[in-house]
Amino acid sequence: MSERATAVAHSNIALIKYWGKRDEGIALPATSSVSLTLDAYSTRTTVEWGRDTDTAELDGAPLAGEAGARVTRFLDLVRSLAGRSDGASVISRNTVPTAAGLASSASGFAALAAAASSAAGLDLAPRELSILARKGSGSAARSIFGDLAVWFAGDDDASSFAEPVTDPGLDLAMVVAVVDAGVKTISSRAAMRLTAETSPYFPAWVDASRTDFTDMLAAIAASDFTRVGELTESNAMRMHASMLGATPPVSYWQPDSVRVLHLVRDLRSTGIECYATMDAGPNVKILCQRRRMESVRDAVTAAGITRVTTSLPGPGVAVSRDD
Ligand code: 2P0
Repeated sequence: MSERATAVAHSNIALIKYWGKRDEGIALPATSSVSLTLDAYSTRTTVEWGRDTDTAELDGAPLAGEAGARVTRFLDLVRSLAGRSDGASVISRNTVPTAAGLASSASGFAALAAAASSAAGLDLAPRELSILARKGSGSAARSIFGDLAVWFAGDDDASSFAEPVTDPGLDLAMVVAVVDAGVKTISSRAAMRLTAETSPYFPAWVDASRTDFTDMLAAIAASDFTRVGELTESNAMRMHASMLGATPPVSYWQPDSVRVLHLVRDLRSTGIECYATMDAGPNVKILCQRRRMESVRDAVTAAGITRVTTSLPGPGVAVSRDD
């Protein structure tokens, strides 16, 4: 029997952000977060055990340096769970522009967690898979699940996991204005560390985000799209405000990012209800309801943004063993 499995995971965009760790050693976040998994961006990863050493490739190119070392450290976790010592080959394909603030590490480590554990003969429950994926990249904990997911910060390894949130009728969609798909100037991992260590606004961010998180869960339960949108936009702005307070300041914004933020505000004033969020990159993601998706996309395109993607909620991770 071959020890090979393939997993497909989709990226997610946080409506309430994860920004800062409480414990870097076991990847505990400073705050809980809420996300929407998207159908537009995914990673497909095949893992095969029984090799002498680990090898990894992404989109046809070998992963070297820190990126390769990060995969090996993750495979070490799987080896210790499965009680094995062999190497694995990892072959991964991304439909997400890698490292451009479009959550490629979320779909990447969710797919790797599912494929590597399944191929190793482990049969992890979704919660265990979420805990494992978290240790590869925090946001990957949420990509184990489809649609809306909540990641509880927790206070130890076993209590920091994601789970699905029931959406009783929000009918969400997202329009992604790709302002720049290039590799980001500073990794989110380094930027969140710098923010936590040097920004006087970091404690205020943590406080505000805890309240935003509770309010977001209430707004989702009430199917109150306006409140969900308002919280999404203000939480993202608060996260970016905390980064601007770092030494040196961290800013992912580009002129076109600001242009799209203004456009979103103008669209609201004309009755097209939508809200913006931004991550560790210049791209702007616009949350709306499905019936507004085309109008929002057309408005962003008309504003001269040439790469615009629309997305509906996507599925959780799917894995198959290649026996
Ligand atoms: C999020 N981001 O909640 C936030 C908002 C970016 C901005 O999760 O260090 O790649 O691997 O745990 O998950 C990006 O950070 O960081 C992220 P690590 P990750 O989606």
